[in-house]
Amino acid sequence: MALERTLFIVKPDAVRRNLIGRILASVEERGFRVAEARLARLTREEAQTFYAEHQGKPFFTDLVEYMTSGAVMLTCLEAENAVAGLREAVGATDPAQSAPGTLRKLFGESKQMNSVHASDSQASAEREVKFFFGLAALSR
Ligand code: FUP
Repeated sequence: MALERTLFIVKPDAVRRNLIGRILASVEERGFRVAEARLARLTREEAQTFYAEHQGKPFFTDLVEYMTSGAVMLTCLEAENAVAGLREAVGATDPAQSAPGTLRKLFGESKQMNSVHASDSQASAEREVKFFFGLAALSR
């Protein structure tokens, strides 16, 4: 299996609760390597573009508000089968529906404040890694 890269974000609710270290330790223990990382405060435009697929949905405005409410830890993670593997580690969107041991079950507070983001497909991973870290981050 080939090495893949995917985008992983520690979201504002988790940064606010000082969980960056524990969450990154947890993904490292699960076999992911942190290839890129940057603490950032997203602009409204960045959040809207990042979540463009959800534009027009009832939760979109609140989602953008929340994602811009504080710092986020942006990372690019590398592993074999990283995209699917990280989605499995992250769990379902709603922490209440997430499997035991998943990051959202362990740390998430609600469907909106679910602590982490992971790209949902290889195409999304390419778009999202490029969006935050540039084209070169897809392969170096
Ligand atoms: P996921 O891929 O699990 O992050 O979920 P989606 O792409 O469907 O949704 C992106 C984010 O929108 C979620 F992480 C949280 C937020 N969201 C809501 O706040 N309410 C919803 O009903 C669905 C999603």
